[in-house]
Amino acid sequence: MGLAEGFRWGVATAAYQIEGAVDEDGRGPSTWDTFSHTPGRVRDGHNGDVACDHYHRWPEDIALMSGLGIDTYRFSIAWPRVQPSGIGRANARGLDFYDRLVDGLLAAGIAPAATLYHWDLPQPLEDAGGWMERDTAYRFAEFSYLVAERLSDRVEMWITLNEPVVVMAYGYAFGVYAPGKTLMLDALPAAHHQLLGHGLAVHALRGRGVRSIGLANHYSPAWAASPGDQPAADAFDTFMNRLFTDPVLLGRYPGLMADAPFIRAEDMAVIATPIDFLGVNYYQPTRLKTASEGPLPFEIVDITEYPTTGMGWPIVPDAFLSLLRTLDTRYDLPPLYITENGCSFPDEIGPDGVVDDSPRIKFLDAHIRAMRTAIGEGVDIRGYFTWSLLDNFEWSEGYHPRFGLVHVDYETQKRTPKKSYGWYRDLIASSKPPL
Ligand code: IFM
Repeated sequence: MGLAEGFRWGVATAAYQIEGAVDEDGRGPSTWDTFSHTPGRVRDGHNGDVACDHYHRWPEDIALMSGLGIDTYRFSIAWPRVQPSGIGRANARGLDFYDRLVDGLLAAGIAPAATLYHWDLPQPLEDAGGWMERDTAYRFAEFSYLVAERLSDRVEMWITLNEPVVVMAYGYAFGVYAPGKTLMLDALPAAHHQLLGHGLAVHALRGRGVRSIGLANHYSPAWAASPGDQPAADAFDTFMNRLFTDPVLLGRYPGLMADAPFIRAEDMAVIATPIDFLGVNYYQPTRLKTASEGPLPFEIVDITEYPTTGMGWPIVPDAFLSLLRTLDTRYDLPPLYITENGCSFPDEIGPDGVVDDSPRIKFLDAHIRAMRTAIGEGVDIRGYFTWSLLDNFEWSEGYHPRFGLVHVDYETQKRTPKKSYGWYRDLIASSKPPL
């Protein structure tokens, strides 16, 4: 199936995972600095202090993107660079970095797509309650305005939040990501306040004339382990797939949040402010059974009949296709962008200097085919961004998983394009109309 004219091929990254330079140009601490420096939180004590040193090596990284021939680069803006304490005037030196990056991208013919929040909350805001507090939503809108004031003349595509479900669940409910809270179902205000922040940010961006705004949600098709476990799968579906999409696209919460005291009557209209696209991040399906104990109605069961990635995640391109179909039938969708899709494998540089990551090529090929099938069936998908350009800091797993099209030697910061880099470059080139 042919792709729509203007279909965008891209790669995605996030600030804390690649930038490093955590103390430079007035940047303040984020929740991930605090979390990763707390013993026992991140595997082998890894942290983002240096990461891929992208803060200094961005020209080299843009050259790598040019070599791929991508149309769009999805990156995130570190809130603690722009507002080191999470409030007040912008730190000009922090914004200068993104200014240079955006100009560099445009000079290379690559459209910048900016994510405003990819999990690095300024620590002072967390000290005041973080996303559990309503005020953080207003602070986020203020931050969004400050960034747009500087960049909206050159950045067309804006993503408010990345995977708010992960922030709520891993960060506030289960405590395996920053800020490490274990509030279980009491973490739900962190869902509402992120959504409110999203809606307020849409208004702030519109006020700066931005015309292409969305949010990037994480989706995982829910499989019942047996017919009797269907209610467990439905509950997971509500929690993982509907909680951050129904309010935005349907203007109502799924059952879970009915009558919650932290929701004000006027909030839903803000949250449901029309967006221009929906970002879809897909990695794997999840199998569920009825929980035998604990506050949640479901338990995750391993999926064992499929090959897995280095993270142990089952590789199921058909689940991606079924997700795209489900989204299309469930909602009156705006255009979709696949804002993340990719895999980690324990990639190594061979004696011949080549990183042979054939399993990644197979993964990407199968998932891109699934996407094209969905497009053929009429799902309006306008772009596909691979996660990720570079190997990077994979949160609580540190630098162990390697998700990049480009291998990074963290001792020397040497970048080595993997076999998948050449494959993706050729795929992009072959899907462009001849000049
Ligand atoms: O690395 C993450 C990214 O930050 C958010 N989406 C999933 C990726 C892989 O786990």
